[in-house]
Amino acid sequence: MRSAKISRQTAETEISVEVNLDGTGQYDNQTGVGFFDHMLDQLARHSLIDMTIRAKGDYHIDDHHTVEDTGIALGQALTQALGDKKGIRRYGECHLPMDDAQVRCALDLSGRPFLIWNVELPTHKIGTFDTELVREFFQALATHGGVTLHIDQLHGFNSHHIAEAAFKAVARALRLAVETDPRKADAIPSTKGAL
Ligand SMILES: [Mn+2]
Repeated sequence: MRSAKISRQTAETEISVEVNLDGTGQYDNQTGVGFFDHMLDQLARHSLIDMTIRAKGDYHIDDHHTVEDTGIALGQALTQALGDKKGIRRYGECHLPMDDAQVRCALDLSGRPFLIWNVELPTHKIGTFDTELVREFFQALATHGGVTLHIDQLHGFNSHHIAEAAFKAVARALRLAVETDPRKADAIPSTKGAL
């Protein structure tokens, strides 16, 4: 089983993340930020990566540190669980529709962090959640997971739907990328011999 456990503590947040890349999409995510939990649950469910996340943060300021640091810890867990990346498909993509919204994700588990974020959430808030934190999460995940992560919104006018479509698109793309390619299960998928 390709799994990892990360604990991360700073003056601002205390986070623990457990993942199993070869899971069935079971999740138990409690970050103290309701909408964010809902998104993390989607990420686990649709990537089939088992995910247990606990976070406590400085909510009296806002949710920024908690969301960003959860992205950092999840990225670190992904990097650790992938190990030398032997046998993975490496690339993944998905066009994900959700009612009015359609979001496309293309990603490469390259070890080269890069985020393309072509998404406009039309409201500043979803409930009490600051919509700008969606980008912050994916930036942290890309940086610490070593992911070349392209996320493009093709349609959508409802912020909840657009954000959720983004998480599901990334989840589906991740599912493909972390899966073992049975035609090349013993090799690292790069002509360089390393990722
Ligand atoms: Mn929803």
